[in-house]
Amino acid sequence: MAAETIFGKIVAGEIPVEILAETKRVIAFPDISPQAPVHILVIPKTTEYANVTELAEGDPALLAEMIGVAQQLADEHANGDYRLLFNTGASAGQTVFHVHAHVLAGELEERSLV
Ligand code: DGP
Repeated sequence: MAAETIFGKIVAGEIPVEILAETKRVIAFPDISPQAPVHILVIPKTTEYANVTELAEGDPALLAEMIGVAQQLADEHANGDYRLLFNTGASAGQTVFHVHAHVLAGELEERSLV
């Protein structure tokens, strides 16, 4: 179970973001600190899952839905190719404990891994 995070506030509409894609269970919005020409976060609306491992175990269809949204965004904002990154755990760079996919596309800095 994820604790309340800033992404929970975004889902609740308490912090405004530019919604780039939305389904019944997923939203996507630009990362506040982009590391690539296209850097979009895809998150489930539920606050239930802190990381991708929990999500994959608890609701694999929701994970698949997030990946479908990532592809749609890459088609719309790049040439359809993209990197999908899930930082999992604080020592791996995760700072927000509400599962989120980084969708990265375009010319990336050689050493940037978000
Ligand atoms: P991670 O390090 O994988 O937990 O990524 C968290 C990302 O969330 C980080 O790249 C910055 C982004 N972020 C944090 N707070 C906000 C916010 O309030 N708005 C937006 N758009 N992005 C945020």
